[in-house]
Amino acid sequence: MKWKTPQEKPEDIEVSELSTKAGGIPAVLSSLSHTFKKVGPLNSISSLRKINQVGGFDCPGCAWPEPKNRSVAEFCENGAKAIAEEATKARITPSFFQKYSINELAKKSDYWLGLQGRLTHPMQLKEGSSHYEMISWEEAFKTIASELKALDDPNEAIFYTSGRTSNEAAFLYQLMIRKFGTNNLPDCSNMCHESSGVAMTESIGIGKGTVTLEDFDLADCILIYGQNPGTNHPRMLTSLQSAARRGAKIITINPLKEVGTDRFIHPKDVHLLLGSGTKLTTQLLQIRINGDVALTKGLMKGLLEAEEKDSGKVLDHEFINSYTEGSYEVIEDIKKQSWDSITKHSGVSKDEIIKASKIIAKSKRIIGCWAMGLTQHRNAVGNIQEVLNLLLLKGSMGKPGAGACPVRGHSNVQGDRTMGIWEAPKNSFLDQLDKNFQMKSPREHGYNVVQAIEAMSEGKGKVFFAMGGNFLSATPDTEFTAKALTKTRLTVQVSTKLNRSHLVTGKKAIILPCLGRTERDLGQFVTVENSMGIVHQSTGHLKAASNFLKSEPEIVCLLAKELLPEDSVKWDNLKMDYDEIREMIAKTIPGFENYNKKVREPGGFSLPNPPRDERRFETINGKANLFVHPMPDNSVPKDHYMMMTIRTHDQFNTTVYGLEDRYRGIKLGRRVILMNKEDMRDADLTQGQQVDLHSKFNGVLRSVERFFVVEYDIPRSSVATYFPEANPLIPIDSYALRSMTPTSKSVLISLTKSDSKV
Ligand SMILES: Nc1nc2c(c(=O)[nH]1)N[C@H]1C(S)=C(S)[C@@H](COP(=O)(O)OP(=O)(O)OC[C@H]3O[C@@H](n4cnc5c(=O)[nH]c(N)nc54)[C@H](O)[C@@H]3O)O[C@H]1N2
Ligand SMILES: Nc1nc2c(c(=O)[nH]1)N[C@H]1C(S)=C(S)[C@@H](COP(=O)(O)OP(=O)(O)OC[C@H]3O[C@@H](n4cnc5c(=O)[nH]c(N)nc54)[C@H](O)[C@@H]3O)O[C@H]1N2
Ligand SMILES: [Mo]
Repeated sequence: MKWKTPQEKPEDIEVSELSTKAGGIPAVLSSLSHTFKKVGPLNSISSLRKINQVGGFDCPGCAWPEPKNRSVAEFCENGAKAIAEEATKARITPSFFQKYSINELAKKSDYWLGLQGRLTHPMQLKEGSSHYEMISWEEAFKTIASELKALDDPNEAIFYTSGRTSNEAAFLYQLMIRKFGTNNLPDCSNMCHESSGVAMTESIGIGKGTVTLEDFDLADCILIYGQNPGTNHPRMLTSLQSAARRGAKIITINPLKEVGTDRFIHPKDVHLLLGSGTKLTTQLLQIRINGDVALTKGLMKGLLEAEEKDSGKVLDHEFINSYTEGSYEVIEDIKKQSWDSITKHSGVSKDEIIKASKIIAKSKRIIGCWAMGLTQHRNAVGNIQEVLNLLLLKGSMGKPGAGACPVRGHSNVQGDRTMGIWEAPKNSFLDQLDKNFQMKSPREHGYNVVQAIEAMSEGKGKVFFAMGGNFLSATPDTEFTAKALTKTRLTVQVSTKLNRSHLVTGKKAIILPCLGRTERDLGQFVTVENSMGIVHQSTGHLKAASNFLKSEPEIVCLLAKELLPEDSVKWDNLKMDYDEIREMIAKTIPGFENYNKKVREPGGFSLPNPPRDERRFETINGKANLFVHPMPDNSVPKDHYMMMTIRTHDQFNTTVYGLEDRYRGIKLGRRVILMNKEDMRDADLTQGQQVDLHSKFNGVLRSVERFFVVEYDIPRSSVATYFPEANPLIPIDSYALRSMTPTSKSVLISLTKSDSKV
C-alpha cells in the first residue's frame, strides 16, 4: 500500500502575489462568507456573538486567552471557520453510510469529508463489512465494554485524547481508564507541546507558561520563535499590535516571513482598515530550519559581549545569583561557540544576530513565545531550554511583563493535561485518585503516541479508543500507522465530524457522535483552561446537530457503567450534574479547591503558577536551572532538503476548511512544496513542476508523489510542505529526545521529478 491522501483536482493549483498584511477587510469578509455559507445567517450571527464572551462558549479554534475587557466580537477569521465547521447544517445520517462504502469514502479528500457535515448517529462497522451501519448507544457501549473486558491485560487498550475535551469529560475519562487498569493515555500533546512540558518542568519546575495577557502590556521585548500567529492564534495579534504601538520591540525567529507577524490590521480598527496596518515585527531573523539552538546561543553571545562593555548592566546578576543554577556552565559554553558555527548552523549573519541581541540587552522585561517551530525537532527540548536560558540570564521570569509563553494549540489541551490525561502521571496525582475513589491506580507508565502506534503495530495494542481527534492523519508515518490500526480488534472514535480515522479501522469499528462546544448540553456548562492557566466556563447555546448525540461526559459515564458495573463512583448521577464532577476534581487536583464557586466568577480563576507568582521553582534543587545543549548539526547533505510540515490558513490541524493559503499566496491546492529560488535552479526545477518527495531514515525509504514546486522566500536547503499531506514522510522512529514528539519540522528529504520515471 502506498499512502496517498486524496486531493481535489491538483492541476488547478494557483500561486498569486503574497498578501502583505494579516487581518483587515479581506479577513473579515472571508470569515463571514465561510460562516454564512455553511451555517445560515441566523445561527452564525448568534454563534459569532457568543464566542469567547462571558456566558458564551470557548472558541474551539485555539487556546489564546480572552482579554478582561472583551470587545463585542472577540473572534477572529479562523475562529469563525472553526465554528462554521461545527455548526454546519450538513448532516451525515445513516443513509450516507448506506450509500458509500468505506473504500469509496477513503478515496475522498479531507476537504470533501469535512463538507459532508455532522455525524448524527452511533455507527458500527462489523467485522468483514464494507459499510458502517446503525447501532444503538446501548449496544455500542456493550460491544466496547465486552471487547475491553476480553483483553488479557488492560494495557492492551489504548485511549487517545485530542485537545478539545472539556475538563469534566477529561477527568472522568482518565478516572474510568485508570480504574480499568492502564495509563495508556496518549494525547495530541505528545505531538505538540510535550517538548515544552519536558523542558520547562526541568528548567523552572512547571510545564506551563508563566505569563498572563497583561504581561504583554508591559513587556519591552517579545520574542516569537517558530510560530505563525496570524493564522493559528490570530487573537494574539491584538496583544502584539498594542505592544508594538507602545514601542515594545518584537523579534520574530522564523524561516518564513509570516504575514501575520509582519503587519496586522485589526478587524475592529475601522480607521485602520484602509491603512497599511501596524508594523509588528521590529526584526525578522530568517533562520534555517532547526537553527534555533545556534541562533539563541548567538543572541546570548551578543549579550555577553554587551555585558563586557557595559559591565553588570546587561545580565540580571541579582536574579541569577538568588534564583538560578547552571549559569556559569552556560556562559562558558557560549564563550566557546564560534561566530562561524553560530552563523553556519543558524543561517543568520553575525550582524543580524548582534542587532537583535542589542535590543534584548536593553530590555528589562522580555517575553519568549514559541510554538511548533521549536517543539517538533529532534533537539526540541534543547531549543526550548536555550530560550529559557536566555530569559533567565536576563531575569525575565516571575516579574510583570516577562516570562515564558509556550503558545498552546487545541483550546483545552492544557486543561486535559491538568485533569490527568497523561501517560506518565505523577505518583502524587495517582495517590489522590486512590484515596478519593476507592481504587488502586496502575503505576506503570503508559504509551505516548509513538509508543501506542508501535504497540498496535506489534499486536500489543488491541483496542484503540479515541476521545476526539484524527489519530491516523495527525500522527507521523501515515502508512505505518494505518497498518498498525488495522491490526487492532476494535477502533472507537468519539467524534463530531467524519475524518480519515473512521476509514482505516480495526477489525471492527464504532463511531460515537458527540455534541460540540457550540451546542446546548442540558443547560449545563463545562470548563476549560486556556494557554495562560485561566480556568473558565464554556456554555453551548445552539441546538444539537441531532437528537441522537450525547455529550462527552455522558459518553464516558455510560461506558464506565458498562465497563465497571460494581464501581463505587455513581457514574449515572454524574452525567446529569457537572457540578458533581467538579466536586470530584476539587478534592483531587491542587488549585481547584472551591471549583464550583470560583469558576462561576466572571472570567473564571487562575491556577497557581509558582515561578510567575513568587519566583518559586519546584525543580529538584529548588532553583531555576540553566542547561547547556550541544549545537545540533543541521547540515543538509547535497541534493537534500530539510522539510518542515506546517498549517495553511485554511485548516485546523487535519480539518481542511478550504483550499487556500491566502497569506502565503497559494490557492486551490495543498500538495505543494515551498522552495528557495536558487535551490530550484540548482535542481533544475521550475514553478509548478511536480516532484515526488522521499525520506530515507534508518534504512527505510518513504515517498509521496506529485507535489507542486512553489518558489518561496525560504532559506536555502529548507523546504516546507503542509500537514497532513506530507505526514507519510515522517518516520515513526524519528522523534525528539526525551519528549518523543515526532520531528514534524525536521524531515530530511530528497526530490525526483514526477514525470522522469514514466
Ligand atoms: N487556524 C488554526 N489555528 C490553529 C491550528 C490550526 O491548524 N489552524 N492548530 C492549533 C494547534 S493544535 C497548534 S499546536 C497551533 C500551531 O501553531 P503554529 O506553531 O503557529 O503552527 P505551524 O503551522 O506548525 O507553524 C509553525 C511555524 O514555525 C515555523 N518554523 C518551522 N520550523 C522552524 C524552525 O526550525 N525554527 C523556527 N524558529 N521556526 C520554524 C514555521 O515557518 C511556522 O511559521 O495552532 C493552533 N491553532
Ligand atoms: N506533520 C505534522 N503533523 C502534526 C503536526 C504538525 O505540525 N505537522 N501537528 C501536531 C499537533 S500540534 C497536534 S495538536 C495534532 C492534532 O491531532 P488531533 O487533535 O488528533 O487532530 P485534529 O485534526 O485536531 O482532530 C480533528 C477531529 O476532531 C474531532 N472533533 C472536533 N471537535 C470535537 C469535539 O468537540 N469532541 C470530539 N470528541 N471530537 C471533536 C472531529 O471529528 C475532527 O475530525 O497533530 C499533530 N500532527
Ligand atoms: Mo497542537
